[in-house]
Amino acid sequence: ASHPLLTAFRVSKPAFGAWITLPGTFNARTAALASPHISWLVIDCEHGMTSLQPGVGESIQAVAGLGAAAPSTIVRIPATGPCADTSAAWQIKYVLDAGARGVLVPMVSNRAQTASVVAAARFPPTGIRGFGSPFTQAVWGISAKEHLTTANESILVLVQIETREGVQNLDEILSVDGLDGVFIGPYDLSLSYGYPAPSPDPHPDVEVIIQEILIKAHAKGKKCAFFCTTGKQSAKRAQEGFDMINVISDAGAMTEGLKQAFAIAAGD
Ligand code: 3PY
Repeated sequence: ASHPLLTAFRVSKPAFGAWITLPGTFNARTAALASPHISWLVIDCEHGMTSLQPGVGESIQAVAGLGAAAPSTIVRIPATGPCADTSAAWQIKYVLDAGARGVLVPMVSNRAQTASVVAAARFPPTGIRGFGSPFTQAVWGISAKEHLTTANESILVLVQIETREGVQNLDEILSVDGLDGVFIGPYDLSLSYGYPAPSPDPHPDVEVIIQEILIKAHAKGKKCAFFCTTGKQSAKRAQEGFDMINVISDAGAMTEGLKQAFAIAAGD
């Protein structure tokens, strides 16, 4: 089954994707089909409206049903870094059992949180994830045996760097084996440093921090992802060397499309 984000990571090619904030299978599938350049979707259960039970599993299956055309589905779980030992562990297990290709954990600020996130996402001996779900292999279209032998290397584990503490502890976070990469959240990062939210670009002082994170992640052999809200910003971030770039959200794209069409219709 297709996993274009993993392929892009392996060949070090920037991978563009979209944020899914609206719930429902029709929404996720519509976004997945919108462009051949969409190689992943983050189904956002932190700030987005998709629930874990039921909700995220249905959206993952709707996207996986596209077969070779399916983008990789990554789930942003609701539990944040400080809850990484407790709530995050079962949420990670749940979304991976439902067939997600990876997990994104918000607000991770230190090594211990990162290590517990990675452990929850990997089967032993690397991690502590329990095996039992018949669903992952069905969603991926492989055998249970193949699932067990390929899961640890194909599931992507990403943590968000979006707090001052996370930046301070970046070296130790990046030293965690099994972590695939860090995802910069420019909104929370700006707020954490006392700057306004990006509109659409971050404040120059925050930009300096962003570039430092990119350099450090690559120096430690980790991927670095960034959240944009426009195609233009995304093209620039790809040129800068970011590996995974959010281009726009479903709600953002819908609002833009409606606004433009209605402005033209009304002769604005
Ligand atoms: C942020 O910018 O804070 C994000 O997490 C992106 O949604």
